[in-house]
Amino acid sequence: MLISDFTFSIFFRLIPISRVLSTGHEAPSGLFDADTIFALSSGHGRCGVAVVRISGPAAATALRSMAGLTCHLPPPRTALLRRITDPHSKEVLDRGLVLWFPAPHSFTGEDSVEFHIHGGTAVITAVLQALGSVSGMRPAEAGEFTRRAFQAGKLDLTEVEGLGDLIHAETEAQRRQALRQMSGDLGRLYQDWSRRLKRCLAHVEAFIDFSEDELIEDGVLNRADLSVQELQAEMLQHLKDERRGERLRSGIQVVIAGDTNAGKSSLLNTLCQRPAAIVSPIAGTTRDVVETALDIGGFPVLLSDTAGLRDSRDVVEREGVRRARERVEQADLTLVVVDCAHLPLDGGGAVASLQGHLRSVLPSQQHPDTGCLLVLNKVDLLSETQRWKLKEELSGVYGLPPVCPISCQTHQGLKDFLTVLHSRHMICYYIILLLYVLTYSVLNLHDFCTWNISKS
Ligand SMILES: Nc1nc2c(ncn2[C@@H]2O[C@H](COP(=O)(O)OP(=O)(O)OP(=O)(O)O)[C@@H](O)[C@H]2O)c(=O)[nH]1
Ligand SMILES: [Mg+2]
Repeated sequence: MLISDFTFSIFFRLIPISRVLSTGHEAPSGLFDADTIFALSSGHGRCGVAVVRISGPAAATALRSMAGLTCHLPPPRTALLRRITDPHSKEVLDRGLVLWFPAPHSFTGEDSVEFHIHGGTAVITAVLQALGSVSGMRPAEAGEFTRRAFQAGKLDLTEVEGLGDLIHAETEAQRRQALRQMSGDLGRLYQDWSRRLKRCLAHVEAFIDFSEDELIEDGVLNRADLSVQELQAEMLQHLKDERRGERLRSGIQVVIAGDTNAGKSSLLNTLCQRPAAIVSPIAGTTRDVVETALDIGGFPVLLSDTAGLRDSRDVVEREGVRRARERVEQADLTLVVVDCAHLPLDGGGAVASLQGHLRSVLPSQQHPDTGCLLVLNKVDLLSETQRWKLKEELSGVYGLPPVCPISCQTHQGLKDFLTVLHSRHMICYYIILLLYVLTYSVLNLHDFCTWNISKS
């Protein structure tokens, strides 16, 4: 039986992964740099305690000369309170903790030292200058400690990426994902694939080399092919994750769109609780895309307010409308804002009007049931009778996305709308699909069509 082309192609394409991911947790020889590097690791700005890290062969020398340790080095990984002095003038620069991490039991796998000093600018500058005067030492380049850790086999590339994500994590969910990746979950999965592929490769090579001598048992080739097909299925499944990780890293794109004056900018300001966008009764106020980052239920959300969609002769406004449409095309979730005071409530026809709004906002290929919420703004302008009429007309209607009536002015209905957006589970797993499904079920569950208007 012939092994399929695909089988062979992933076979050979993925073999180098094993090299990238191999973490024997031993330093491969010849990879260590001769330079000793140092840097402020705790970030810039005044703070109580700052951490200065040193890594490389001269780390012990720097520790001895700056912490007044003439003979013995401190016990490994034990904090010692010392006077930190200039190695040449012997002037005391600060009093702080020193820690000694002998190779290979350090972050970089090299001899490393940490100075925990006071976080004032002058103290930090003095200590860094003193370190720079020790021979063989130089300031670290950006990411150099991590590069050394990678070269020493302390971290694989997925862990390095996880570490970067952890440092930049702004929300709870980002922190959790980064920590999982940093603890090697992804690396372990890829290593498992790599091991299985190598085993298959070995079997195929053995078959090619020795099959004519009949030293190879029957069915080796078939089993290798089956294993590779299984791996192919696993990899395709892994890649088909709706860009979950990427969304968690960069944020879910939520776009506010609709007619001019519907209250889109008011909604953005209400959600981010600051006047991020200009609000005015003049139609066509917003021209550019106004973005703000939000943390919704621990998940990062990038909320964008856009120009009102209408035909215009004004070139600037036309460009704003083009950008708005582009954003809606890229959105994970579109909040279609409609001024409900302008809906034809008395003679019926509200549903048809809302469908018209959806058609004018959403890309033609997008089904209005998915990735979209209808926000009926300005309910404060409706009379009690009009609200009931609207409710009657919308109840039991199919083919519309979930409907959230709110008022950005009085905040009526806002709590329920936020509950829908805050529902953690909506955003965490299969974000968009679940967003719709759960939104819809929440709406049904609480008979959201009653909208709680009377309660609020
Ligand atoms: N009564 C009432 N007025 C509102 C509400 N929300 C917004 N408005 C008013 O509606 C007008 C338009 O609001 P915006 O938020 O600027 O509307 P927009 O959709 O961003 O408008 P463009 O940027 O021109 O497309 C302003 O005068 C707001 O004060 C609301 O819930 N109730
Ligand atoms: Mg606006």
